[in-house]
Amino acid sequence: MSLVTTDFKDHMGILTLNHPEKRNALSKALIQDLVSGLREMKQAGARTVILRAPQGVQVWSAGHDIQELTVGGHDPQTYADPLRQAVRAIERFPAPVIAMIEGGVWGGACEMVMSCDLIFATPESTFAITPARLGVAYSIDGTLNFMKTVGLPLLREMLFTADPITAERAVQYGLINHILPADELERFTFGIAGRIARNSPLCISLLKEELRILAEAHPLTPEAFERLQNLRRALYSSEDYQEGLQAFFQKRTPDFKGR
Ligand code: YXS
Repeated sequence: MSLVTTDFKDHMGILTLNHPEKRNALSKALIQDLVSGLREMKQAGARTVILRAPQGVQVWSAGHDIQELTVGGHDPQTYADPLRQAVRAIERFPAPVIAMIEGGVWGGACEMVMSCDLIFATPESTFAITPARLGVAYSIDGTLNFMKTVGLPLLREMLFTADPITAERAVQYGLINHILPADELERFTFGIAGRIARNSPLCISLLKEELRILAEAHPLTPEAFERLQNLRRALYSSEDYQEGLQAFFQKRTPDFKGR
């Protein structure tokens, strides 16, 4: 059974994360279904895609599948990592992808949501960026994606505390577009998606790609890249990274030693 269900009507695609047993953790299997769902929507000529979880969820997505985070000195967030593939697929989809949020959004799922073009959420939604909670060496591309959406003062707070922030705070800082009561969220989202679908799809596709390429225009010297990779290598080879993962699996608070 697919971990992402798909629907299509009136030029609008709907992708629903559907792995409640693992709180929609972004496993390789779920991401493969998500990417193939986007491919299906592109072939159908979708002019907007709504990315959602089932109505009433407490957890929209628990983020990267922690059981799939590599250990033993291997970079857990390489170019081929499923989360990186999901972010690229959303950013390169030739029409707006709208994240419709209820419940908690954790870790890499925050980046995936922020890679969407519009984000509408209920007041009860929360957003937590969690590398520091696990000792994960977050990818350079992923960190830049966060910087493209969240101003540095809030981003530092979210990264360093790994605490969830409320939807109210997120909309105040422009991290999300609108907050709607749960019983209005779907109608509002479909209404905006319908209005976008009535505009020029070729123009919107061009505008989306222009925004993507211009937002990525951050020259990074080879020396700067190698320094960041060196720092990331030290972290993902550290005892702290192992401790972060073990603490999650053992359902206990991590005891980081700083080595
Ligand atoms: O014990 P079972 O087998 O029933 O499985 C439990 C959890 O282990 C599993 N699960 C996950 N499995 C893999 N990866 C995950 N991210 C994950 N989250 C949950 O789902 C089953 C139900 O979880 P449970 O009992 O904790 O549910 P809950 O409703 O009491 O709590 C929901 C959460 C989301 C508050 C809780 O599951 C949680 O704190 N999950 C981890 C959230 C998190 O730290 N995500 C960041 C993942 S790492 C990531 O995204 C990036 C690499 S980074 O860290 O760098 O941002």
